[in-house]
Amino acid sequence: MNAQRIISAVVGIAAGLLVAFVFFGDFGNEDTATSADNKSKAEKVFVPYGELDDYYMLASGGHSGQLFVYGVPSMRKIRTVPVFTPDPATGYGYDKESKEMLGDYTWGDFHHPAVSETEGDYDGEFLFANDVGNNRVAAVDLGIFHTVDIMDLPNMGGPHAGVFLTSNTEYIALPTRFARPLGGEYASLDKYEEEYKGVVSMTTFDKKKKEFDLAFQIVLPPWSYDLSDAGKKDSSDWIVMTTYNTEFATTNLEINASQNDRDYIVMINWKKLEKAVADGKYDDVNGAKMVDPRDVKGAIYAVPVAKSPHGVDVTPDGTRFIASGKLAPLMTVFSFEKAFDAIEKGDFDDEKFGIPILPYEDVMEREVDPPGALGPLHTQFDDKGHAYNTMFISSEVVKWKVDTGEVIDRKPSYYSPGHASAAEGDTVDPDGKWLVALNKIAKDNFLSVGPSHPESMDLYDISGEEMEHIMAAPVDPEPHYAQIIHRDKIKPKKLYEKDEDRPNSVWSVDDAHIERKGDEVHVYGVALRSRFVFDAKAERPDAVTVKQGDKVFFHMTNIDLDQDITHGFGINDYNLNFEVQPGQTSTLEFVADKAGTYPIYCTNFCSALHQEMSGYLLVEPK
Ligand code: K7E
Ligand code: CUA
Repeated sequence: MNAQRIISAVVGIAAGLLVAFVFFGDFGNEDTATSADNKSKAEKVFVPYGELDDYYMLASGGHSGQLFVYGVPSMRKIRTVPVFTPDPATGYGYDKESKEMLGDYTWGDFHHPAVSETEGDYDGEFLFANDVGNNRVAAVDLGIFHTVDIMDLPNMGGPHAGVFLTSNTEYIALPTRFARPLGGEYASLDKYEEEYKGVVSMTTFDKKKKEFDLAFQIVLPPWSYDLSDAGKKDSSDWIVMTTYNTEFATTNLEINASQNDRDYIVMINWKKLEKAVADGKYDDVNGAKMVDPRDVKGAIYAVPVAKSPHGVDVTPDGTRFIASGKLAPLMTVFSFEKAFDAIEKGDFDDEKFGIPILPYEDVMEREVDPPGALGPLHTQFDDKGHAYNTMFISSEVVKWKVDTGEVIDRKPSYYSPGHASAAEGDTVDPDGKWLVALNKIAKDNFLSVGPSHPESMDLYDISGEEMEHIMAAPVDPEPHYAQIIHRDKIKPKKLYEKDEDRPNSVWSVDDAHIERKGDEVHVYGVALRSRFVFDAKAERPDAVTVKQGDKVFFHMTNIDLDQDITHGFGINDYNLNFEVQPGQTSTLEFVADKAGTYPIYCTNFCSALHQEMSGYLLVEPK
């Protein structure tokens, strides 16, 4: 395609978007839905008082860096769980532990949540998250809905294409989006092909210690890796990743990275690489074990695919992977079995950058091209062999049969969906009940809040032959992806268990005390309804006096072992606030550099005498 054709394609896409707005703009209002329809829809999502939603939807918060928890089908927002960004509402990023976890970062760009899996099914124990903005991976403990570990990843350039998990959470994998010299070293863009690299981080997570480890990294050509998935069942040793910019464009990617009619899906055998690393076949690169899959026989292949694909999703039975065209208006179904046959026969077209290219015709099973459907981005699945594709440009969800490519139903979305998420949709055993389209544009769906509208999520009932659009719900920017997991699989704790051996913890009012070590002041305090006790023996147990310049540690334990009795802890004028949940011990560490008198108060409403839950920090001038 020459530049002119590309420009006209881009103009065409923009025009398509406009047409989609005008065309679909009238759907879902009272002209098209009768009040009986509306009543039946309302009944499907109404959760009577005292009952609970069937599913948790765990949605990425995009560049808010947070995790959004919704209930499905009510679409009520339940919680924001801070992951990559400080959050005063929960004290995350203020208490010592979470502050150290975040380091100097004040934002993250979280795209793809993934719940830990056992045999290809969500086990509901942990959720993993990628940070495209600052090259990190995080783990949220779904027992306490709290971020428990964050690891910085060396050698990366924005791990957009993760996280995805292998079937037993052996690896949490994160491929890079932007090619970059290893370690982010300086290298002229003229040296792009030689010096810039793509990298996949293969991380492991110890569920007991709640800690990540970087097992190894895979070095790749400087293509952009967009999305990826792990195989399932017979294909579970493999990972597949879409690529764009195989043109090696270094400027104006909109045009220059869309020149080739075909990009590639890269197939990697992670088992072979794991073994190679165990055998010592790696280089140490900035603390990472870097393996080149081209040096390991049978570890890497590529299959051509229609230009600039976006999503790639493995079917629940693990037999196929489906690429969504983005710029090509079609979904391509590839067969793992056919790929394995081609590999066995040694039937390679060509080599690119030392990677054997499998012939498209030999691996491709079919192209699915619903007339007028434009901009396919992502695929989800149900329990009856159907795939559901979001169409960004024609603003719809298309339901089709994976086995035959037959299109079963199409329903508009409001508007421009990115990902969709189906109930248990990434597992070997999807539920086929609900689908939520995560839209990029809300237009006039909600009360206006000015020039920038909220993003929007559409809920569809997918239990019947035809999809039924039920409702739209607003959401903060920006849920790229979400997973919907049955509530029975998540076992939230009611309390932090009492543990007398926990460092810095104090479990009775009488034991609260203060220790001074040089210019460090350690307060071992308790919070309970409705007071703070810092020093049981002091005349005023709820006041602490320090000297200007002292380093102060408030080690606070909440000894109210009743669920939901959370105490906050704010210090006037010191820009500090954190919390202790029932049974939790947290530490606040700061330098008392301002002399004066500073009220301390509980920031989380906890009892009728919550206003009385206060004290003083007194800082004597030097
Ligand atoms: Cu928004 Cu998964 Cu980052 Cu597609 S990605 S839309
Ligand atoms: Cu403790 Cu309010």
